[in-house]
Amino acid sequence: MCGIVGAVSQRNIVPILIEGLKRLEYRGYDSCGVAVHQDGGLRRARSTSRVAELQAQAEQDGIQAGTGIAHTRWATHGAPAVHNAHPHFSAGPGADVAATGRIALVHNGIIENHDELRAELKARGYVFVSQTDTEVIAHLIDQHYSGDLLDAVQQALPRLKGAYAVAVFCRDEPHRVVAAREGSPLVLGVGQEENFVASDAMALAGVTDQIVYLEEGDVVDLQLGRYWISQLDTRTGRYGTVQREVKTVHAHSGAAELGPYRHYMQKEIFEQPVAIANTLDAVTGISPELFGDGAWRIFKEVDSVLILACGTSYYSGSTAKYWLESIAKIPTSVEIASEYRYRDSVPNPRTLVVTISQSGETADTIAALKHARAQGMNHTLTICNVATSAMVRECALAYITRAGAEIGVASTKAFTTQLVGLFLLTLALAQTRGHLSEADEARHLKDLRHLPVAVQAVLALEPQVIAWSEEFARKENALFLGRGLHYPIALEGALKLKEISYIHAEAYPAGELKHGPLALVTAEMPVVTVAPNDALLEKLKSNMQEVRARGGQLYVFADGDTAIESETGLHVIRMPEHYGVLSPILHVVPLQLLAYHTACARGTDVDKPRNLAKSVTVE
Ligand code: HGA
Repeated sequence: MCGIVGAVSQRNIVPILIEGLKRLEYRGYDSCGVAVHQDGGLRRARSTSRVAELQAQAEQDGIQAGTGIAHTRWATHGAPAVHNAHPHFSAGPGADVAATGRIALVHNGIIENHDELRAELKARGYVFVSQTDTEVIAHLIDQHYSGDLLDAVQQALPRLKGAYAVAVFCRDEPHRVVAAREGSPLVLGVGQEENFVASDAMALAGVTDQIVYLEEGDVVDLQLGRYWISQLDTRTGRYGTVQREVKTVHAHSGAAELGPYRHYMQKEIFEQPVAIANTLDAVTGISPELFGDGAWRIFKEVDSVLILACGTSYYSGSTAKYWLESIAKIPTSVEIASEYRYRDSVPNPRTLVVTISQSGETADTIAALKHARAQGMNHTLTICNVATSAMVRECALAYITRAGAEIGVASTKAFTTQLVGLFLLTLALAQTRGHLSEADEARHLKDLRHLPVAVQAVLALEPQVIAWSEEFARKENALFLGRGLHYPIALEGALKLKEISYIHAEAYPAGELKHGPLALVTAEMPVVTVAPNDALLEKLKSNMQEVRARGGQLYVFADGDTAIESETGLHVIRMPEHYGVLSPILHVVPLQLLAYHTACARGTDVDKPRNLAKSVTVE
């Protein structure tokens, strides 16, 4: 989603700003822009094309300076158009923004009271040229400006309701950028006689490794050889200095090589054996300490688990519920973060709150975590792919999956490695609760270690999946069926198909078919069935008969040891032998491949599907 990069330096920082945007580019955006302090005024370039085009435009216009801010936008308020792209300028009441801009600002997040503020600012004579919520912040800061940018920002911020990370500079103070965060991530990068700000340390890789993770409510004043962080003291209503630790962070570049693959999604699907092996690398045995110091004490204390997540992570959590209840015998509920945070629930301080997020910056999940904590639930754990993320910093315990950078918007290797982390959590809780014998532990560990090889064998099914995808590409609807542990896998398969091929897909627990969705089944409706050789297989076969009897076309991923054979109306791809409780990690792989190849056959933008973004940092 949106990215921010800003800098104050003696050298030309435009290449750093552009490179920073490129590092954040994979997260998805619909427009981008850069503004600098040049020749005593504000200069900017904006584009609804790629960052490379913005770069060419900036070069052509001779944009270069030591102070500037840049942004990739994923529109929430106002269409993805140049006039809505950030940076936004304010030039004071009644002034022509383009000619005389005084304040330049970029923003990630959503300002909820933008209508009210816009009306107020319009009444003061401010002219609005965009439909964004962001523009009100620029004008609000301008309204409070009387020679000190920090002071103006500090006065404006308490008026904002919602979530934001902002970076702003002023025509009248050439070597200064002020930035602030509330609900959206922001880091400060400390350099030699120069300072930087960015929405992710990754944007500053190669520029500085000295990073301050700004906390909620922090306002940072960046100048050439100094920076100053302040926080509002709500009792006195004044801002006071706060000290934050400077960490040495070796952030990786987001831009991984594509290698022989056509898309990052395909590459990431094929990286799953390595990603799983890496995620298991440090695991020599099961123990609560895999999740951090003090985990044993917390695991001993908890009597239930509450999983909070969104999208694909919600489905990994839904799969884990089956494991946690059947293996660790611990009552588990799974909630969509954006729902949980706003509903009245009954808090239980002895619950282990588990958040799941690839990026660790998912706004809804972070807010849900804070909501849980505000209700007295302080036993928190996250399964996350980014060790330096807000989620890891916010939670008492963590398991860092080692999927590596995931570029494709549709999550694949992050999902399967989350499942690995959640299975380890299940075993650690089972052990603490006396439900894991040494023999069980050894058996599960052996199966986990064999997973990379087992996933590799499933990947070899790609040619058969490609053959199916050509038929799917001609459809507009699809149903996915699964039962038990594999119902969340059917949900994930349907989500993948929707996200990247734009085919309408729904998933049902197969037993639900006759309670409604069977009405949709015709020869035009492919019905994808996840058919592991587990205790529910015979039930599932009956559900499949219900589809066939109505002329439906079944596409079945059946374990090698089931006796399901291809025949008219029944297409079968044979998976390896049944993989027990870890079977969901294998069964999701052909569903990823099916979505991927169907999307390729339909010619969609697989890695950047329309309207979607990676790392969903707005509510
Ligand atoms: N609300 C602002 C910024 C959106 C954002 O943070 N997207 O990730 C806008 O619509 O421009």
